[in-house]
This record gives sequence, structure tokens and C-alpha cells, in this order.
Amino acid sequence: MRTIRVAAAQSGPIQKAEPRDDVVRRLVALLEEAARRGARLVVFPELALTTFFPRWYMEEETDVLAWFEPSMPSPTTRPLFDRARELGIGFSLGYAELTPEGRRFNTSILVDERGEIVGKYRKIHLPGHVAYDPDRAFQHLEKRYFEPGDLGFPVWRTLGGIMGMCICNDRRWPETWRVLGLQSVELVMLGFNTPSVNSQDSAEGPTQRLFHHRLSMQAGAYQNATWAVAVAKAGVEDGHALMGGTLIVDPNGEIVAESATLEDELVLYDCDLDACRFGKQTIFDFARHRRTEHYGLITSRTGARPPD
Ligand code: CDT
Repeated sequence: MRTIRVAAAQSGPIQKAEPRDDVVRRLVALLEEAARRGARLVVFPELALTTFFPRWYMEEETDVLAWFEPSMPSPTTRPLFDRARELGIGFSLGYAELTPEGRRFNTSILVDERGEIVGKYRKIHLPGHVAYDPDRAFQHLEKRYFEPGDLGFPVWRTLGGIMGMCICNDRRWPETWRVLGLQSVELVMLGFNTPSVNSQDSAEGPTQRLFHHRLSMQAGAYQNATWAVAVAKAGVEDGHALMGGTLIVDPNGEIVAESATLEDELVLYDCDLDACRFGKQTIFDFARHRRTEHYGLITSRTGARPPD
């Protein structure tokens, strides 16, 4: 058995006016509780340091850049790195990345138990739109504020396993999972901000959005024989609801742990990375069963086209 206790650290809402230092204090509190409860890896949400700002239309560059981190660790996030190193615990963290060249990405980093950044992923599937849409109740401007990621879907040997990351909307695309699966990934971590249709959505009742979230996570994990940890930013941010639904899925595609609230909450599970072996050596033994000669359209064509 190669068991790693993973803590999915769901965030409750972060209001637009909440200072980033306060958010980091919340993340440190979750990290400390996770360490107390024996976790070796903590997974934080997408854009974990701020409200989900792509819902707000901004024209001024300075207004946009205010949401971004020009360095990592930054002075604001340094306490999280320091505490993680003291506690000997790894973490992944989503944030808005501003590069030295002025490029903007929706990014996650993976930090090992020594507090070193060992991996970086930049979100590839950006949902939403570029221009202000007057017909929408709220905006979803990821395509305005971020470039599509340029790092592919790497995996890293760290924390005793083969680890991969993706972010939110990426989980809905089987291509994400298969590229990670083809690198023998054993644990995929991702953060998400998924809006609710309305504020009636709650942890009590599964809605269609929660169903699609679970379906995507369970299918991705099963079809690639990997653990998968999805961590929400949840609850109502300045009147806009995020659905929640933090969960951990085993390599059989079963949900083994799930959040019960829309607040800051830890969901822990002992993930035995050796449990990936059965699926990877049998039904999803890619080397024996895949037929790449028939998969050309996957990379040669982007949009669907009916036959002539
Ligand atoms: N953050 C993010 O990627 N959210 C999307 C919302 C899709 S609806 C525009 C998601 O896939 O959950």
C-alpha cells in the first residue's frame, strides 16, 4: 500500500472586498487543521486567493491586474508556504498568475513538503466569453482575462506518487484526463468555481450541475484508473452563488468522500495509490488496448462537423 492522506480544502465564499491577507489566514487555518488530522497533501480551490473575479466586467488594465499575483510565493502568500514547510505538508493552490512579460493565466501550483514549488499548470479549457454580454445575469469573462495555458498537462513524481493537475472546466473534457492518464497519473487534483443556476442550490440537493460535475469526475477517474480530488469555492459571493461539491473519487470511479457544507471545510481521505494498479493493468491497460490509428480526429479536428 502507498497511502497518502489527502485533504480537500473547500473554501466558503470570498467577497470582493475581502483582503487577500485575510483569505490567506483562512487557508493557513485549513492547512493547520489538515496537518493536525494527519494529511500530507492539501488541495485548495481554483483562484483560491480572491472572489471569482471573472464574473465582473472590467475595462481598465489596472483594475484587472489588481486580482493577479506577479510572483509566487508573493508577500501575501508567503505565510502559507512557511507554515506548510514547518508542518511538512504539500499543497496545491489556484491563483491568477501575471508573468514578468505581462501574460495572464489561470494557474495552479504544486508545492512539496519542503515548501518548494515542484509543478505548475495553466488552465487550458477557458469557459465563457471575451466581451461584455448584456443578456447575462452575470458575466463569465475567463476568455477576456486569461490566455489558454501553454504548459500542456504535465505530471510530477512527488509526495510518493505521480501527481497531475487541471482546473475546473478542464474536468469536463475527456482529453484532459486521457493526456494525464497516458503519463500514468495516480492522483489528479483540481480546484473549481462553478456557478449555481440560482441561490437555491445547496449541499442538500443534487442539481443537474452537481450531477455533471460528479459524472465528469467519476468518468475521468475510472477511465484512467486514478484518484481524483475536486475542490470547490462554494457559497454566495456578493450575491452570486457557487455550487460547492468538493469530493474525492477513487480509481474505480466511486465517490469516497464529499463535503457537507458551502463553507470552509476539510474533506479527508486515505488514498492508496497502489489501488490504481488494477485498472491500469486490466481494462485500462492502454498499451494493450488503445487503437491510436483510429483516434486521429481527436487532434486534427477541433469542432464537430457532420458528414457531407
Ligand atoms: N471556473 C470554471 O471553469 N467554471 C466553469 C463554469 C462553466 S459555465 C460558464 C465550469 O466548468 O464549472
